[in-house]
Amino acid sequence: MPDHRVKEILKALHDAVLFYDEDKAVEWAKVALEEGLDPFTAVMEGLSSGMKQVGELYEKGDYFVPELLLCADALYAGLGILQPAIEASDTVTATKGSIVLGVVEGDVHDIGKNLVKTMFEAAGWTVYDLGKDVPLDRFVEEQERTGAEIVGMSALMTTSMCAMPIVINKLRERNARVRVILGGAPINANVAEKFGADGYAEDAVSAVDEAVRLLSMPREQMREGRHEG
Ligand code: B1M
Repeated sequence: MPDHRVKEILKALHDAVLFYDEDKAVEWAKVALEEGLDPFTAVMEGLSSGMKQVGELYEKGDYFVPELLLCADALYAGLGILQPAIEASDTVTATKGSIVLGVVEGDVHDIGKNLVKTMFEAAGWTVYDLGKDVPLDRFVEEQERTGAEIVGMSALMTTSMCAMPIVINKLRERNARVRVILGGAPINANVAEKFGADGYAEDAVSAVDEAVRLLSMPREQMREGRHEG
């Protein structure tokens, strides 16, 4: 596909989210697939990039919560078309495991978490999705129920991210072997380490890479004080 057409489709997806137009998001998501644009690129550089600009408008006071909700609806409408194509794509990793995933209590921002889920599923992982605003003990219960090797937590607010170290401590008390990955806008590698997590990922693709890295890491290489056993 010529470069200018790729840019045109990505801009149309971006604008559909920015101007909260669900119909356009669906229409252009279909165009993207019909014309052979990589669905993940369409999500990240189209829909998700639109949401990034929405965040900037919100910060400037040009958009308010009702607009954010409508923009999220448009993003999800486009994602509904593109996501199955990502799942069917050939991105299965050699190392596959299982992950309990959720947005921590007090936080309803689930777009990023759902993109992370999509990438894990596309990579052939089993995902136990707890959803958003997840009570802290649910992460521990679900890990115990499923025996998942990894627990992934997402937070988008500086307030809600404070729940993460609490969950990590609870997990460690019950199961020293479980590995924890954190992500979300207010998290970075330093914060993740400070909270006692094993891994951090900036985006949905690197979340899978990080999980694979943790699974293939011998236990003795895990940071001291974590994962012994
Ligand atoms: Co609100 N919100 N929001 N919001 N919202 C933010 C997060 C905020 C930064 C906006 C701002 O003020 N600048 C701010 C938080 C400020 C802070 O804590 N410092 C904020 C606020 C304050 C609020 C409310 C309190 C507003 C109010 O009611 N007055 C309220 C809170 C409700 C609550 O949670 N209790 C609220 C509500 C909402 C909506 C419901 C309207 C809507 C969410 C809809 C939904 O998710 N279904 C919403 C939205 C859309 C946003 C912004 C604009 C966009 C978030 C988003 O979806 N980004 C956001 C501003 C911003 O982020 N700039 C904002 C796109 C998404 C793809 O990116 O989630 O970062 P992200 O995910 C990325 C990576 O972070 C990473 O991968 C993803 C994809 O690459 N990642 C992981 C995420 N999780 C990961 C997990 C991993 C690994 C990677 O491993 C486990």
